[in-house]
Amino acid sequence: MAPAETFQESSSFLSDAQALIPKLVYTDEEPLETVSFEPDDTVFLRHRRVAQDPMSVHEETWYSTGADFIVDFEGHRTGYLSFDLDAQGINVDSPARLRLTFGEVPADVVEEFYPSKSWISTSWFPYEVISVDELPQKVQIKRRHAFRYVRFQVLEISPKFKVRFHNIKSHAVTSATNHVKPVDLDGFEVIDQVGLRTLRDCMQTVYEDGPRRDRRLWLGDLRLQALVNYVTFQNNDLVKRCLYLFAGLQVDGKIMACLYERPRPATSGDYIVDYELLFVVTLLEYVQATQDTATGLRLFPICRQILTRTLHDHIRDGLFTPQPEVWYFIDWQEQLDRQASIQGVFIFALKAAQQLGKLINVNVDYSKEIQELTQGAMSFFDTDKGVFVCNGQVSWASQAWMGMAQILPAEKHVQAILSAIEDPNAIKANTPYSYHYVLEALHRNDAKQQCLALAKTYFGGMVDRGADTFWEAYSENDSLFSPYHDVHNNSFCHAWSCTVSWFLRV
Ligand code: RAM
Repeated sequence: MAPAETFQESSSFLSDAQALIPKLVYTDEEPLETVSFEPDDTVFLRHRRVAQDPMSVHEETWYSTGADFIVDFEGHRTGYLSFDLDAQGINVDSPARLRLTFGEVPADVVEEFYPSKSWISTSWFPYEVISVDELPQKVQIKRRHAFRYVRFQVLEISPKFKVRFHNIKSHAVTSATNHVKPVDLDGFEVIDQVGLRTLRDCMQTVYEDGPRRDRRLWLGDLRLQALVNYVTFQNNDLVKRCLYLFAGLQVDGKIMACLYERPRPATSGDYIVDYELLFVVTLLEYVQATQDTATGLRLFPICRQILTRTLHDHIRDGLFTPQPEVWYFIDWQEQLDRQASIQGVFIFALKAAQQLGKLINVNVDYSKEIQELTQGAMSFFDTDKGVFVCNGQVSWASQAWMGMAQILPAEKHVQAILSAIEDPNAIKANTPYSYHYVLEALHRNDAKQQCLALAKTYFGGMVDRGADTFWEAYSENDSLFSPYHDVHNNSFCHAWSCTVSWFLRV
């Protein structure tokens, strides 16, 4: 296509996306009490919550330099904070310097952030230092935060006056407005509520990956959020908006891995092959959920381009062949050999394109490619052990993605997945993203009971360990696990972790 046409098409995708910006709804809430946290090795999140004063008592307290208290909003929200700051004394002869720290989990408000080993920016740490002049005053924190707890510290004020905090409020924000019928499945009620809250707090003017970090739209996360959305909040136009944003922001004809909305829509420059392939799947599922074949038709040429280019660049003799300097994601798991997993993603995406073509009446035939890649995939299968072995390595991810590709009879995929889970040497899933595909592969291969049983242990485990919303990364025996080498930079309300609410409804 000529560059001028490409430009025109991109800008029309973008203007369609911008026409679909959803309305945000705000809910004001107040904390019920102040709390403190005792270090406790016996609880997963390392700190035990201790109730302090009801807000009525706290609101009558006057504070000096060094004052320090934590309020608990009793549940996660994405939103803003405001409070009234009063002063009493001889006169207000200095600003009040405050530090506010926003906690998704207890560690955020009680552990030191620095020094940090994080390899992503520590400017994500959720705190701010503000100076307030001219008291009394209503203080409104401009930055949106993700939090259950807020720690207030009075860093410095003159000894001539004291301050009092009252009318502390959060202004929660989301574009998830529909009421969702709770599930009626024994033992899953709370787990489902946590899943729904996770999606609600990530649903803003796009499906954000995490309202704390990275606060942007990632393609791999989008597919999973969209699935949950179709059976819960049903803001399908938000999925459409996100698809058009990705389509409008192609770089060299590629769908990029993530994008920002503001100050104007732009990509981050990250490109992930497996995420790009999932664009095809996300479009298919959008059309299936909405019957919006017009959007399917409009975006299908992009799917064809994706498949033609990625097959050309990465497939040799039916086998996925990793290229240097290219990001293949699958999981935040350093030891994982991704070859078999990506092979599975390719087959899964090709089959999706085939199905989408039928749905929108476009004549495409990928059966030759599917056959070649399936043959290639079979070279990973160890018939004696009944598992896919990727260059000597057994991983949950390889079994999961081959299960998504459905190249064997269903029961063989189920066996492969279950035996990898049983194998203490197998490389496990480190994130709910990767775990999701283990569960989805079971589900697709008719092992719905096993899928729900594992979902209960996994997501229920997070709830038992203190999750109000589902976490970005979860290692059941290590609360300090972080893909970023510092748990304080993890996100504790993460889009890709909300999918239990989908499994409970399909
Ligand atoms: C994390 C993001 C996002 C994910 C990427 C690959 O940094 O939070 O959820 O899609 O990694």
